[in-house]
Amino acid sequence: MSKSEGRKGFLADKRNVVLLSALIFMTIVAVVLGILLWKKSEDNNKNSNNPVTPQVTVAPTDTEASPTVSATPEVTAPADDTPTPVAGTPTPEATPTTAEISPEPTPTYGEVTPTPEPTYGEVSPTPEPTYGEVTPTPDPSEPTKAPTAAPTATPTQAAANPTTAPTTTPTTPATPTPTPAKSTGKTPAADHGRLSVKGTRIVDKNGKEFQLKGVSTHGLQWFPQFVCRETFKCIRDEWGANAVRLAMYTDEGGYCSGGDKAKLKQLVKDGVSYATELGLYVIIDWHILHDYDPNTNKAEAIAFFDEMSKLYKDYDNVFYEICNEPNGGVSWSRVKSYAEEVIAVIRKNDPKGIIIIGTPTWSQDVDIAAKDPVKGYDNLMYALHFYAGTHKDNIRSKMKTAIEAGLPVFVSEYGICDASGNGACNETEANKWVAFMDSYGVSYMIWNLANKNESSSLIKQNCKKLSGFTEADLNQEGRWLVKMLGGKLPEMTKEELEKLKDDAGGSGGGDVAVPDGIEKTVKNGNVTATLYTANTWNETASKCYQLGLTIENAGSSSLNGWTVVVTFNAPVSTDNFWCCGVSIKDKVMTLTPADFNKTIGAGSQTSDIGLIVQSKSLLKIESIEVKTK
Ligand code: IDC
Repeated sequence: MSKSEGRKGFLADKRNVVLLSALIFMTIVAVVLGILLWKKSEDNNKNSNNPVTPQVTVAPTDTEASPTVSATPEVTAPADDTPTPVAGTPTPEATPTTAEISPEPTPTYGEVTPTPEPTYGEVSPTPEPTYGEVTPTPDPSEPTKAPTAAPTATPTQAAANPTTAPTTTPTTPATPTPTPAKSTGKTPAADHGRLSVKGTRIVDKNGKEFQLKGVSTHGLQWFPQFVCRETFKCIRDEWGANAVRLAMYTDEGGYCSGGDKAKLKQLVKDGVSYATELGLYVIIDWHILHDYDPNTNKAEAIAFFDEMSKLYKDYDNVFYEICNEPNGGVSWSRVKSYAEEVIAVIRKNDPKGIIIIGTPTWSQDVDIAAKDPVKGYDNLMYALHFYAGTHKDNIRSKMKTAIEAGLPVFVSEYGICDASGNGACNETEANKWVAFMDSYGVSYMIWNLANKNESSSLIKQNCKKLSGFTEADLNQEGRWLVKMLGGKLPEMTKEELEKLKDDAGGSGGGDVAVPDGIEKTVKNGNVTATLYTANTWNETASKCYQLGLTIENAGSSSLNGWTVVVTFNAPVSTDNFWCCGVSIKDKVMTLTPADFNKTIGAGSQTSDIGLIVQSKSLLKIESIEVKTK
């Protein structure tokens, strides 16, 4: 039998054909299965090298992204209300990774937070909203502008030295300063970016008009504890502010008068750092006051702003305010020449940051500055300050004149009480001011973020919190501010509500009748001194008297030096005085001149001298004497 016959013979048998077909089919099936299994095992191998698998949702956290801030749980922790699935926990449905959705692996808090996005100024009743302020990647819209000079991670002065606070012990230690990251998400600075001055107004990165509405600290040497991330977050989220001003006093134990320079500078840096993280605008304020003429400490100012502008040249949110309130009769031309020198130094380092220039008479004379503004630079603004209890149409008309002459005005400080920072609040005038400023698009920063026993302190003296202030924790000015800014405070407890009813006016709220005997005039030859009462009010444990002093020289030659000695019926104290020096021993108070009012010309007088004295008793003046030396 031939081979082919044999094959034919084999195939002729039907059973053999069936068997062969089955064999061929099974072989094909086996081969296909083999290939599939091999492919699957290859895929698995690949995925096991990838931390983000299609079956696992990974929410990138700041901790992973930014190990430098991991020591600060507040900064690094994702918001409590953000359910962050743990890597490796499978979800019922495969969730695509961020990398798969977007070519740019930049998670925004909107993507990882299933709850609706809060906007700043809104307060969520439940856990705190996160704004994604510390992000692992730079803002994609401005990739090259990440701050270059990072303030170092140093604890704030409050944490390091809580005893420097005269009245308050911080309840929570201040957080160390993390390396500032660019803000993303819905924060004021993320929304509006770099601001600039156009005409008389501030415009944002899109050229839209923008107003800063914020809060000034008190003197950093006295209330360092409020330079605090937690407090700044609270004023942004609960009060509705978009900016903070760091008032670094130069006098009164401040930067140029025995204050700890390194600590004060660090507080400024911490403040800028917190504000930057939180997407707040921030003003670095060289707070001259009892040093009257900014030229007094010009060299220090130049060195300070040289350093600050080198540090913050790339920050979109930093403003430089170069002299809070020139006063004591200093002229605009002297202020202007100071400003030109300081601005030249800032502009060498920072070509764009907005600079605010103080004006004479406690930053009221914007109308005078408008006639002769600083030339040759962009982004300059001029300060106007008011206290609604004292300054009304007279100062509003100065502002109107200045703006209509083309001067960009910035209200970098205001209060709703009187100019001493105390006394009764005048909400009617304050509301007039707000409407007026809004009509001109003017920005405004309220005085002051502290719990001092005075009406202009937003926080009550007995409140030791650093955030979460309820109505019961705020003075009248604070409550007015939050309402005006459209903020929302946390609910009060029942006890707080009761207490608030008992304490309607807050600090400085209740006026008392001016007692007899507090006004007195005394003569010494041709010189007449009058001590009078401008205002009085009750504090919890003391009576407060705002006193004014005028000295008149009716003689034909000038008076060179004077001293007024007042003896009261009871011990007094003061921590607020202007245009004079004060020393007190028990019941005896000695007032001496400031440099500029030491000499009183023939036939002229000096006023503007004032102070607030406190006493446990109703005061009377037992005696008053004026010495002409
Ligand atoms: C006041 C403070 C007060 C302090 C006094 C002197 O409220 O606690 O004792 O300064 O340092 C300003 C100043 C601002 C004043 C404020 C109220 O810029 O420093 O603060 N004021 O007097 N200009 C007008 C009013």
